[in-house]
Amino acid sequence: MNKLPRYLFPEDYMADPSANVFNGRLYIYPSHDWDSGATEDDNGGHFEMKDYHVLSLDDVENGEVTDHGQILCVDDVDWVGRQMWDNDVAERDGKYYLIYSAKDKCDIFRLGVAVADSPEGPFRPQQDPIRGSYSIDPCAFKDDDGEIYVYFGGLWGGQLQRYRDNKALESAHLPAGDEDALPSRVAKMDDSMLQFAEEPKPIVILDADGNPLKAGNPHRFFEASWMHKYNGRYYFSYSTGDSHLLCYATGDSPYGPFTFRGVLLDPVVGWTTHHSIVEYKGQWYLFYHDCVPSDGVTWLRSVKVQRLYHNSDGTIMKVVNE
Ligand code: FUB
Repeated sequence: MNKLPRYLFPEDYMADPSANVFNGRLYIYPSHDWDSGATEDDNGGHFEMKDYHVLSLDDVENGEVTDHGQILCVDDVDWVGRQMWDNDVAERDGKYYLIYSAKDKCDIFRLGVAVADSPEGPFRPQQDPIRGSYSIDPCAFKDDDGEIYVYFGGLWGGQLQRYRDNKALESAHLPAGDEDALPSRVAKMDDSMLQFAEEPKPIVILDADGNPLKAGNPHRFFEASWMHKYNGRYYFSYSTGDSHLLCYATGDSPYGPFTFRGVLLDPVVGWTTHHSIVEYKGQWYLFYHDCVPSDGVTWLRSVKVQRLYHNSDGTIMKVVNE
């Protein structure tokens, strides 16, 4: 019997776990960390990941985890130059769409799509990135009506500060202090699941007074968007990056606006914190990572899971990481 939280796959370093339930089984799509020897910098130069694996299990608390092996690598995709960062998978009409962030050959982050007939792959990559895509950390959320929304964006090395109104700026602007925080983005996918159906829209997070969170607020969005739905309410959760928290905000529409509700997880060992939230066999879980097994090496992260509980007032209990 394991005690939670539990390291799910101590055999290898993996991070940014996107958990999804497909065909009654729990699948995890992580980033695949390794020691590339790259120098650590504020743009994430040390996250030089070159491929993706998929993990699965049928008992989150005690079950054995299967590594189904490599499902996509940098050399498989013509447009990708380097750094395969966070990804997620959505199912539509029996096909599985891996949506991932990677740098193109000009070192600009784009989102790509690869398609499979099974959640375990093999995934066949599209020749080009999604038109109009930029930045990192896609979360593919399927709503109850079958529509699929992709949330994305990340500051600093994630390049979100280079864009305004979906256009590249001549020079990047990172808001500070009392300026409005940079928002995550969301776009509905079209019927082909290969392109956005619309221009990405900002995900605005409001404080309790209805004002957008400011750039100097330690609870503002930084990266690692995730969406889940509970009791008909939309829960947008995210990492605050340089303040190292996982936070969440709630709203009545997949587009928001969302109202800040609290901290989900205090800082973990390692600079980054990144997660997913999913219900499996009647229990909600937080999947996340930390760097305890690598003795704090920030680019060698390990995937963990802990139970998550919603309160009757719609808030979430802070997750215990010990
Ligand atoms: O794994 C590389 C980057 O680190 C992710 O894209 C971020 O969310 C952070 O976890």
